[in-house]
Amino acid sequence: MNNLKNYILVSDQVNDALLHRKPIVALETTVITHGLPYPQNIQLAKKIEDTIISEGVTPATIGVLEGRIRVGLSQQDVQKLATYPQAEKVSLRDFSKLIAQQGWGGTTVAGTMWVAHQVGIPVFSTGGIGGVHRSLAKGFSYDISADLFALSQIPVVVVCSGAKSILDLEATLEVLETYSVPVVGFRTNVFPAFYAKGNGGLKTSVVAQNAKEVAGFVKTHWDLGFRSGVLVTVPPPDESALSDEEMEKFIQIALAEAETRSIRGQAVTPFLLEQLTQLSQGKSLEANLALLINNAKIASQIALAMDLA
Ligand code: PSU
Ligand code: MN
Repeated sequence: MNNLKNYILVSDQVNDALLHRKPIVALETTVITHGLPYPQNIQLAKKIEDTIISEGVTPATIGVLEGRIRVGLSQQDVQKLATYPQAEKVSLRDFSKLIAQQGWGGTTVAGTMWVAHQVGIPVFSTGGIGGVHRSLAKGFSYDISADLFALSQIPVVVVCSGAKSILDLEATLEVLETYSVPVVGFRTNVFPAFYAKGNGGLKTSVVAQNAKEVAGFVKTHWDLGFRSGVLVTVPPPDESALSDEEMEKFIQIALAEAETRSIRGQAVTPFLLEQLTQLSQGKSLEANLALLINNAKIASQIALAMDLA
């Protein structure tokens, strides 16, 4: 890691797990700084870590604090980051700026994948990845998340519930195909729509019945020399999933509001998520929390299985 050591600070616990080759699951922090309201965000962060620990795996929450890339944030660190008023969203292009300016930020899926890979953590759990945004005007959307680019370049397993239905899911899957990123459905071939299970129109490229199958598949992909990430999609748990129709209604309202207020660039995703929480009177938030915990559990099982694969 030579020069990188000066920039990335790894906690003792995560260092110990790395040293002894114990399974680790990386976690992102944009979901804390920009994805969920306070204090649900920090309560959830704790629950996710507890879930991972109860599976016998070490959690590694990643973020940027005072210009330092940190792996293995403590609860106090998470609290500080969640309440820091100018916390930014850190994707691949943003690390150098934040380091130069001693800034604070939550790492996106792309940012977290990169850091995880630099320190040697191959499994990462999140809620939903970014993707191709629906075009507000008719036609092609140039708002395509760097998460997709990162998936094409960085060999990390990303466990999620697909991409939020605020996005153009069909276009998102097409870009993943172009980028040659395998999309593994966990016990289903339906590409999930985050809060909703998905209407079945969009399919994953492969199905795995359990964590061991995922681990075997990932090993083969990387043994063959491919250097992309692997996306593992887990449908949201039954109890909290919303219906596709209900969700679509709220999304249309949120998109129209974003257009009226000329929301652009990095602000688009956080704005839409916040609108949906309000419109669904917290139901989307409930679903979000439930699937984040479920995904952390499955990611832990994959991390355990990858050790043996
Ligand atoms: N999806 C969610 N919640 C989130 C995000 C996505 O359900 O908080 C965050 C993730 O960190 C993701 C980022 O990497 O938004 C994508 O942002 P953008 O579309 O600007 O790339
Ligand atoms: Mn964007």
